[in-house]
Amino acid sequence: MNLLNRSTAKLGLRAEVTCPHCWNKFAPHEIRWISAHPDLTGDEKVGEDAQLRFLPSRFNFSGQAIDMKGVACSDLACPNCHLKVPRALLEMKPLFFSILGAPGSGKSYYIASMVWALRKMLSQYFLLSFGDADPISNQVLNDYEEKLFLNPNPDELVALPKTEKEGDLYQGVSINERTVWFAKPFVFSIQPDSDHPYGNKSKLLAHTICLYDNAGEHFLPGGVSANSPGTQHLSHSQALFFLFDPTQHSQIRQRCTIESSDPQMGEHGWSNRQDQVLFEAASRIRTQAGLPQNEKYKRPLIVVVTKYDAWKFLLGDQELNATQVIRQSRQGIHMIDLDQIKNISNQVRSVIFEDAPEFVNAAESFSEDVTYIPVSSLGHAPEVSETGGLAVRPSLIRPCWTEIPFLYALHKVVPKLIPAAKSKSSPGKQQNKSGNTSKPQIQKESGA
Ligand SMILES: Nc1nc2c(ncn2[C@@H]2O[C@H](COP(=O)(O)OP(=O)(O)O)[C@@H](O)[C@H]2O)c(=O)[nH]1
Ligand SMILES: [Mg+2]
Ligand SMILES: [Zn+2]
Repeated sequence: MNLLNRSTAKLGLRAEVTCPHCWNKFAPHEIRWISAHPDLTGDEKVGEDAQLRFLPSRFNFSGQAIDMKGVACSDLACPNCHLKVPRALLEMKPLFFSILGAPGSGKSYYIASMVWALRKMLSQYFLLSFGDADPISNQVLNDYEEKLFLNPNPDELVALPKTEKEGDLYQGVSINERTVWFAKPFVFSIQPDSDHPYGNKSKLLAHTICLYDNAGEHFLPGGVSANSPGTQHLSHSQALFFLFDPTQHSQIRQRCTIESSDPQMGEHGWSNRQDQVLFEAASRIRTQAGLPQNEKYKRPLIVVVTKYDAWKFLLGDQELNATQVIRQSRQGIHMIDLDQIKNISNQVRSVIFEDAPEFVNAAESFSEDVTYIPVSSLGHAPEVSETGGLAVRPSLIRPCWTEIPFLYALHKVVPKLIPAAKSKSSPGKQQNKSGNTSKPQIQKESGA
């Protein structure tokens, strides 16, 4: 009998694991190991250059499987798709967050900027340890972060590559003689530090977080086929982050052109029907999750309104600073201020509703829990490079509020990890459909 099978509980393994690639559920003893000896290559599903996947019969004292050439192995693979499964998923409860939006809405820059901010913010303010569950799986994202935030030539123009439908962020697997492309997750682990109020429940509250950055084309009608089930994560997600890019909406663009010199307001911008992208995603979620047409989605839909630097004058040129929505508690840990998030959400909703009511209607007819959060991953407009594409100088990047949607989502899903300040608003003052509640302005404060 397999060691994993014998001592699942003793090793602290979960009874059932969900593959973050193909969504197959399996017991830990069914997992394949990935051979370590360089001669053991060739796998029926992931290809002849990949290391062989196998069901082990021998283990060493540390519990590592020994491959057919006698080498101890460390990497694990899903019994169904044979793609690598980070070990943390066997030990900690998973949370899935999907990031979706039209091509060019800013998803790749947003993920890089958000994760970069979270690495600092979660430990410093929320006493949580947060890190890569598997640095190799997160390599693409780490490269993005290095390019933007640790670049040795910060004054030179750089650009993140376009997320291709079958590129770096997808992995092809041969299933029934055809290649199926699965979205690659970025996997993190998160757990309370010892000085967190729930530090003594660290193991219970430890989670893995899987984030997905899809090619925007996957959300355009017809973008998914049986060979490319790239958006299946949507129906498994505990929270959806829909990136709405105001610079892609012709009416909003017209209002902004006088005030903004962003090249995306002109010929360098994208123009996609973002309400249609949301409808398409909603319809896939309904089908995959078996949700009837007349029933609303109950999990949080966070409309992340990107490129705030380009349209902030529509919000009275207010500066966004994390300290406006994050306060320190008496216990030393910080809390998020849900009232303030609601206030800004109402303001942003009013701005979008004026020019893009079709988008607000699409969001609110799909989900019963919609929050609008403005962010800027760059803090300024990109430039047109010599090759005619858009690029940025790392030294000028000043992200704002990129961590707030994640903190808010995490609070909603696991409130014990991210505490919230007590709400002062009475139920009558909650956000209403018209977004015309009394809305105190967010204060202008200095950096967090
Ligand atoms: N003005 C502005 N432009 C941004 C910001 N974030 C991204 N962009 C631009 O938006 C374009 C598309 O971004 P990208 O992340 O590749 O979009 P994706 O296709 O959704 O992944 C890039 O050319 C960026 O320069 C931002 O915060 N402000
Ligand atoms: Mg992208
Ligand atoms: Zn799988």
